[in-house]
Amino acid sequence: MRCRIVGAPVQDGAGRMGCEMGPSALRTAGLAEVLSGLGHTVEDMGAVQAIPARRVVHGNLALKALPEVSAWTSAIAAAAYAASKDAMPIFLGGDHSISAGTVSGLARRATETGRPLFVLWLDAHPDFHTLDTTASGNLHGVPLAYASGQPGFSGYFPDLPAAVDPKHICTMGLRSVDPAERSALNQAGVTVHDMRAIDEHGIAPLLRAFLARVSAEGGLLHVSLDVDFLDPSIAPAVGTTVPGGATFREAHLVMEMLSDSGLVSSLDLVELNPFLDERGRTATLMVDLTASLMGRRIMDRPTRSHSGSF
Ligand code: HAR
Ligand code: MN
Ligand code: MN
Ligand code: MN
Repeated sequence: MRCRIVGAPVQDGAGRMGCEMGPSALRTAGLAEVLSGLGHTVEDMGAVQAIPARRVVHGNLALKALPEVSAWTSAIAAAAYAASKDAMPIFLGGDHSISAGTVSGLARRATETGRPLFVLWLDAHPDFHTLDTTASGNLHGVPLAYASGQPGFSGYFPDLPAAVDPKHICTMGLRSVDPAERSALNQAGVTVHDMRAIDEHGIAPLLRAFLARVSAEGGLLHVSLDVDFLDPSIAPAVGTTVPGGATFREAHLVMEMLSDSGLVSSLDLVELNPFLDERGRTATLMVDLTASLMGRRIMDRPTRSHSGSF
């Protein structure tokens, strides 16, 4: 596989500073070396450059850094579109607002290739607020709503060249959903596997069903991995920890199954705040999860799936 690493050092969308250092920490944890060790070709594209923000005024006075995040979204969308030509881009956040750019740029690319784009959103939060519904005003809470064409972004965020069909989105790991997000997710038809569903059914059958849909439609699959998908006990380096997240093995199993599927065409690693880390352990875990997604295995072959007898 040809991988392109794209740094997106954005922190304006989060409630606190530090995510700007995310790309450096992921590089320091050895991302490029791990990928080449697995036999992939790696091109490091460096960092997306912010473009100057233009003044925008919105009726929701809680919104923070709207001009800056909007400007980043344009720049990141252009970079995502370019980096996804004949390669698998891996975007290093930065807070999750970068996905407004990555997903919209990838949707534009998918339209050109004639294949539908699917999104697997691994997160404690759905990030499905619009500019009108967010109460915190932190714009890392809106990217999935923007990229799937929810109303109210026009004139404030870049015009969407192509929206992701909400029915092609699967969220996993949710455990902090605001009321406005809950009704918007239901209305739009997004698949939601919250932590309760994962507890009750196990994560594997839920993911398997979604991958079968992606495969049946010949889709491209973007994976957006927020650090807070993981339980804070194993991934402390995030500003918005929520107890009760995915375990170490659940997270690796997701990545291993994604690897076996051969469907993943792009990846976001977001919300890492190295200022909150403990001796790089969260950055290292994010790199190890990426390794599982990109083919690292316990044995030198996919583990056999259970078909009645072992
Ligand atoms: N829903 C809450 C809000 O809008 C929390 C959003 C937090 N988002 C992230 N990324 N940390 O998932 O403020
Ligand atoms: Mn998120
Ligand atoms: Mn989150
Ligand atoms: Mn479809």
